[in-house]
Amino acid sequence: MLQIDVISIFPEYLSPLKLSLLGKAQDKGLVSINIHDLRDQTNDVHKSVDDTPYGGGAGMVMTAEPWAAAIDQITNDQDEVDLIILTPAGEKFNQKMAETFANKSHLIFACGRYEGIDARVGEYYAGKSNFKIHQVSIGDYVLGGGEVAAMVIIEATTRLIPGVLGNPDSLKEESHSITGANDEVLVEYPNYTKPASWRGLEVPEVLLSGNHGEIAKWRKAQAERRTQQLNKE
Ligand code: 6GU
Repeated sequence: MLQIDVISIFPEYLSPLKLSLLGKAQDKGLVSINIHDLRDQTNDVHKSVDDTPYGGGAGMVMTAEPWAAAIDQITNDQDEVDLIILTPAGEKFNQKMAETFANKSHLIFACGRYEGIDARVGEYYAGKSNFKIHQVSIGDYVLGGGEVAAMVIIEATTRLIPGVLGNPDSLKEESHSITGANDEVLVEYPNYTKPASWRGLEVPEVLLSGNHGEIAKWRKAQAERRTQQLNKE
Protein backbone atom coordinates (compact mmCIF):
# COMPACT_ATOMS: atom_id res chain seq x y z
CA MET A 1 0.00 0.00 0.00
CA LEU A 2 1.18 3.49 -0.87
CA GLN A 3 1.62 5.67 2.23
CA ILE A 4 1.15 9.40 1.68
CA ASP A 5 1.85 12.04 4.34
CA VAL A 6 1.13 15.72 3.74
CA ILE A 7 2.57 18.45 5.97
CA SER A 8 0.93 21.88 5.93
CA ILE A 9 0.02 24.82 8.15
CA PHE A 10 -3.53 24.52 6.70
CA PRO A 11 -4.46 20.86 7.21
CA GLU A 12 -8.19 21.60 6.61
CA TYR A 13 -7.27 22.84 3.13
CA LEU A 14 -6.47 19.23 2.26
CA SER A 15 -9.79 17.72 3.38
CA PRO A 16 -10.97 17.04 -0.23
CA LEU A 17 -8.49 14.15 -0.20
CA LYS A 18 -11.11 12.21 1.78
CA LEU A 19 -13.68 12.48 -1.04
CA SER A 20 -14.59 10.57 -4.18
CA LEU A 21 -12.07 8.23 -5.81
CA LEU A 22 -9.42 8.92 -3.17
CA GLY A 23 -11.79 8.31 -0.27
CA LYS A 24 -12.76 4.97 -1.82
CA ALA A 25 -9.12 4.06 -2.48
CA GLN A 26 -8.39 4.62 1.21
CA ASP A 27 -11.42 2.54 2.26
CA LYS A 28 -10.17 -0.27 -0.03
CA GLY A 29 -6.74 -0.13 1.65
CA LEU A 30 -4.95 0.78 -1.60
CA VAL A 31 -3.55 4.02 -0.24
CA SER A 32 -3.22 5.63 3.18
CA ILE A 33 -3.25 9.44 3.38
CA ASN A 34 -2.35 11.30 6.55
CA ILE A 35 -2.42 15.07 6.97
CA HIS A 36 -0.11 16.71 9.52
CA ASP A 37 -0.25 20.21 10.97
CA LEU A 38 3.22 21.77 10.86
CA ARG A 39 2.33 23.95 13.86
CA ASP A 40 2.14 20.81 16.03
CA GLN A 41 5.94 20.79 15.78
CA THR A 42 6.45 24.25 17.35
CA ASN A 43 7.24 24.93 21.02
CA ASP A 44 6.56 28.67 21.33
CA VAL A 45 3.20 30.20 22.31
CA HIS A 46 2.78 31.80 18.88
CA LYS A 47 3.42 28.47 17.10
CA SER A 48 5.60 30.39 14.67
CA VAL A 49 6.90 28.62 11.57
CA ASP A 50 8.59 31.46 9.67
CA ASP A 51 11.24 34.15 9.98
CA THR A 52 12.84 36.94 7.91
CA PRO A 53 15.14 35.90 5.04
CA TYR A 54 18.93 36.06 5.44
CA GLY A 55 20.25 38.50 2.86
CA GLY A 56 17.12 40.60 3.13
CA GLY A 57 14.15 40.92 0.81
CA ALA A 58 10.38 40.85 1.04
CA GLY A 59 8.34 38.13 2.72
CA MET A 60 9.10 35.39 5.20
CA VAL A 61 10.86 32.04 4.94
CA MET A 62 9.66 28.89 6.73
CA THR A 63 12.14 27.76 9.38
CA ALA A 64 13.77 24.35 8.98
CA GLU A 65 13.24 22.72 12.38
CA PRO A 66 9.44 22.27 12.41
CA TRP A 67 9.69 20.56 8.99
CA ALA A 68 12.44 18.23 10.13
CA ALA A 69 10.58 17.44 13.36
CA ALA A 70 7.45 16.56 11.34
CA ILE A 71 9.36 14.45 8.79
CA ASP A 72 11.35 12.63 11.51
CA GLN A 73 8.15 11.81 13.36
CA ILE A 74 6.62 10.26 10.21
CA THR A 75 9.67 8.20 9.15
CA ASN A 76 12.33 5.79 10.41
CA ASP A 77 15.77 4.84 9.01
CA GLN A 78 14.48 1.68 7.27
CA ASP A 79 11.74 3.57 5.43
CA GLU A 80 12.40 4.38 1.73
CA VAL A 81 10.98 7.89 1.39
CA ASP A 82 10.33 10.18 -1.57
CA LEU A 83 10.12 13.71 -0.16
CA ILE A 84 8.26 16.05 -2.49
CA ILE A 85 8.85 19.72 -1.77
CA LEU A 86 6.23 21.87 -3.53
CA THR A 87 7.72 25.02 -5.01
CA PRO A 88 7.13 27.14 -8.13
CA ALA A 89 10.92 26.84 -8.62
CA GLY A 90 10.72 23.04 -8.96
CA GLU A 91 10.72 20.59 -11.86
CA LYS A 92 7.44 20.72 -13.82
CA PHE A 93 5.04 17.91 -12.87
CA ASN A 94 3.84 15.65 -15.69
CA GLN A 95 2.24 12.25 -16.36
CA LYS A 96 5.60 10.48 -16.36
CA MET A 97 6.32 11.82 -12.86
CA ALA A 98 2.88 10.62 -11.74
CA GLU A 99 3.76 7.13 -13.00
CA THR A 100 7.05 7.23 -11.09
CA PHE A 101 5.35 8.32 -7.84
CA ALA A 102 2.60 5.68 -8.24
CA ASN A 103 5.29 2.98 -7.97
CA LYS A 104 6.76 4.29 -4.71
CA SER A 105 5.94 3.08 -1.20
CA HIS A 106 6.06 6.30 0.85
CA LEU A 107 5.53 9.86 -0.38
CA ILE A 108 5.83 12.89 1.89
CA PHE A 109 4.53 16.23 0.60
CA ALA A 110 5.95 19.38 2.18
CA CYS A 111 3.54 22.23 1.40
CA GLY A 112 5.48 25.47 1.80
CA ARG A 113 3.85 28.90 2.02
CA TYR A 114 5.29 32.43 2.10
CA GLU A 115 8.62 32.62 0.22
CA GLY A 116 9.19 28.89 0.71
CA ILE A 117 11.07 26.60 3.08
CA ASP A 118 14.67 27.08 4.32
CA ALA A 119 16.73 25.35 1.59
CA ARG A 120 18.62 23.28 4.17
CA VAL A 121 15.58 21.02 4.74
CA GLY A 122 15.98 19.52 1.24
CA GLU A 123 19.75 19.48 1.63
CA TYR A 124 19.58 17.67 4.99
CA TYR A 125 17.29 14.87 3.77
CA ALA A 126 19.19 14.56 0.47
CA GLY A 127 22.12 13.52 2.66
CA LYS A 128 20.16 10.55 4.04
CA SER A 129 20.51 7.34 2.01
CA ASN A 130 16.84 6.33 2.43
CA PHE A 131 15.50 9.67 1.11
CA LYS A 132 14.99 10.88 -2.45
CA ILE A 133 14.16 14.60 -2.78
CA HIS A 134 11.96 16.04 -5.52
CA GLN A 135 11.39 19.78 -5.85
CA VAL A 136 8.18 19.96 -7.89
CA SER A 137 6.04 22.70 -9.47
CA ILE A 138 2.69 22.13 -11.20
CA GLY A 139 3.02 24.93 -13.76
CA ASP A 140 4.31 28.35 -14.67
CA TYR A 141 2.30 30.50 -12.26
CA VAL A 142 2.55 31.22 -8.54
CA LEU A 143 0.09 29.80 -5.99
CA GLY A 144 -0.33 30.95 -2.41
CA GLY A 145 1.11 27.67 -1.17
CA GLY A 146 1.84 24.06 -2.05
CA GLU A 147 -1.45 22.57 -0.79
CA VAL A 148 -3.38 22.68 -4.08
CA ALA A 149 -0.28 21.51 -5.95
CA ALA A 150 0.04 18.54 -3.56
CA MET A 151 -3.61 17.63 -4.23
CA VAL A 152 -3.04 17.80 -7.99
CA ILE A 153 -0.05 15.47 -7.74
CA ILE A 154 -1.80 13.09 -5.32
CA GLU A 155 -4.87 12.82 -7.57
CA ALA A 156 -2.84 12.25 -10.75
CA THR A 157 -0.64 9.69 -8.97
CA THR A 158 -3.15 7.63 -7.00
CA ARG A 159 -5.52 7.03 -9.94
CA LEU A 160 -2.65 5.08 -11.58
CA ILE A 161 -2.50 2.57 -8.69
CA PRO A 162 -4.09 -0.75 -9.72
CA GLY A 163 -7.59 -1.04 -8.23
CA VAL A 164 -8.17 2.68 -7.69
CA LEU A 165 -10.11 3.21 -10.93
CA GLY A 166 -13.31 1.20 -11.39
CA ASN A 167 -12.36 0.42 -15.00
CA PRO A 168 -8.57 0.12 -15.53
CA ASP A 169 -9.12 0.36 -19.31
CA SER A 170 -9.81 4.07 -18.72
CA LEU A 171 -6.04 4.55 -18.38
CA LYS A 172 -5.24 3.08 -21.80
CA GLU A 173 -6.26 5.78 -24.24
CA GLU A 174 -6.31 9.00 -22.23
CA SER A 175 -4.42 12.23 -22.83
CA HIS A 176 -0.65 12.00 -22.26
CA SER A 177 -0.67 8.19 -22.41
CA ILE A 178 -1.23 8.02 -26.20
CA THR A 179 1.91 8.22 -28.34
CA GLY A 180 2.16 9.27 -31.98
CA ALA A 181 4.19 7.97 -34.92
CA ASN A 182 7.43 9.39 -33.53
CA ASP A 183 6.66 8.35 -29.93
CA GLU A 184 5.64 11.93 -29.03
CA VAL A 185 3.06 12.30 -26.24
CA LEU A 186 -0.43 13.16 -27.55
CA VAL A 187 -3.62 14.50 -25.98
CA GLU A 188 -6.79 12.48 -26.34
CA TYR A 189 -9.11 12.39 -29.37
CA PRO A 190 -12.59 13.99 -28.95
CA ASN A 191 -15.32 11.81 -27.39
CA TYR A 192 -19.04 11.58 -28.23
CA THR A 193 -22.05 9.82 -26.71
CA LYS A 194 -25.80 9.57 -27.45
CA PRO A 195 -27.74 11.08 -29.09
CA ALA A 196 -26.05 10.76 -32.50
CA SER A 197 -27.71 13.99 -33.60
CA TRP A 198 -27.82 16.87 -31.06
CA ARG A 199 -28.87 20.49 -31.75
CA GLY A 200 -28.00 20.03 -35.41
CA LEU A 201 -24.56 18.59 -34.68
CA GLU A 202 -23.74 15.05 -35.82
CA VAL A 203 -21.33 12.48 -34.38
CA PRO A 204 -18.59 11.75 -36.96
CA GLU A 205 -19.86 8.97 -39.27
CA VAL A 206 -16.84 6.70 -38.77
CA LEU A 207 -17.67 6.28 -35.03
CA LEU A 208 -21.06 4.81 -35.97
CA SER A 209 -19.57 2.46 -38.60
CA GLY A 210 -18.56 -0.39 -36.29
CA ASN A 211 -15.26 -0.61 -38.21
CA HIS A 212 -12.73 -0.81 -35.36
CA GLY A 213 -9.69 -0.42 -37.61
CA GLU A 214 -11.06 2.77 -39.18
CA ILE A 215 -12.16 4.10 -35.77
CA ALA A 216 -8.66 3.56 -34.31
CA LYS A 217 -7.11 5.30 -37.35
CA TRP A 218 -9.51 8.26 -37.07
CA ARG A 219 -8.86 8.65 -33.33
CA LYS A 220 -5.09 8.61 -33.76
CA ALA A 221 -5.35 11.24 -36.51
CA GLN A 222 -7.58 13.42 -34.28
CA ALA A 223 -5.15 13.08 -31.35
CA GLU A 224 -2.26 14.11 -33.65
CA ARG A 225 -4.26 17.08 -34.97
CA ARG A 226 -5.28 18.31 -31.51
CA THR A 227 -1.74 17.99 -30.20
CA GLN A 228 -0.34 19.93 -33.18
CA GLN A 229 -2.95 22.63 -32.61
CA LEU A 230 -1.97 22.95 -28.92
CA ASN A 231 1.72 23.13 -29.74
CA LYS A 232 1.07 25.97 -32.21
CA GLU A 233 -0.76 28.14 -29.67
CL1 6GU B 1 4.24 23.58 -6.12
N1 6GU B 1 3.80 26.01 -5.20
C1 6GU B 1 3.46 27.29 -5.34
N2 6GU B 1 3.44 28.06 -4.27
N3 6GU B 1 3.16 27.84 -6.52
C2 6GU B 1 3.18 27.02 -7.58
C3 6GU B 1 3.51 25.68 -7.50
C4 6GU B 1 3.82 25.19 -6.26
N4 6GU B 1 3.45 25.16 -8.73
C5 6GU B 1 3.08 26.14 -9.52
N5 6GU B 1 2.93 27.29 -8.84
